[in-house]
Amino acid sequence: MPSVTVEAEPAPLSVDLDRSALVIIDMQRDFLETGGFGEALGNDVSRLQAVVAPCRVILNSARALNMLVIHTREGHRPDLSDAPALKVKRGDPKTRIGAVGPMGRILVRGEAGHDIIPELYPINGEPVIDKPGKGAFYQTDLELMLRNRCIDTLFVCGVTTEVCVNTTVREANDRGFRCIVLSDCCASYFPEFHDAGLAMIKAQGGIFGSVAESRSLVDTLTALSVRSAKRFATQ
Ligand code: C5J
Repeated sequence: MPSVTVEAEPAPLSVDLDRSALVIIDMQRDFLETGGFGEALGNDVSRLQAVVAPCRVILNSARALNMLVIHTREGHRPDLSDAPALKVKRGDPKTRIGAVGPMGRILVRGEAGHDIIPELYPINGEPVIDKPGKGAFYQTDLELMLRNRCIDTLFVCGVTTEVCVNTTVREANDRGFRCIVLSDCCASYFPEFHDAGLAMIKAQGGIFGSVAESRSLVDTLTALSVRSAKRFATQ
């Protein structure tokens, strides 16, 4: 695949698509669906649901080009042995991690609520990173997978902008991976935190990474898949 220019802030970037991956953070039923952990905490989940459609579009574009797609899920072992006590004991006991909710035990691996929403469900060959923390690099093999595939650029989508997306982008930046956060494919329960989360990433010349809207990237990827399909058809 050729290099393409991505219209990002603070500046356009030249990106080698062969060394890029789409990383979709924590698009889990517990965060997005009615009856999940997010809603139990009093949040308006419709804000997160609003980015499912744009995430699906970029996911389909990446799949059409055979770009590496990685999904993450935040959650813990059923015995909670990988969850710090501080995290488990936080908040109302009825809505704590491990408590029983309408979609099973909250943020526990193997429970319905922990899984990825059907609209963005991983297909064969797309790694799923189960992470015990907010950042996708913390106590996971994500870095190893990216280095083994010579990936240097991550297009980042998911929820929530200021928590797991921001933490992952900061971890990636410290490890030398360039992140381009797709602003319309990320969401927060708090619009002001979403805006601040993106502003912090792209400030000071892109101190943690870059921010772009998905539309022009989708157009670029679509044009490339059409071109490669035509080339294939004429061979
Ligand atoms: C949170 C996340 N907000 N995926 N997790 O607890 O952002």
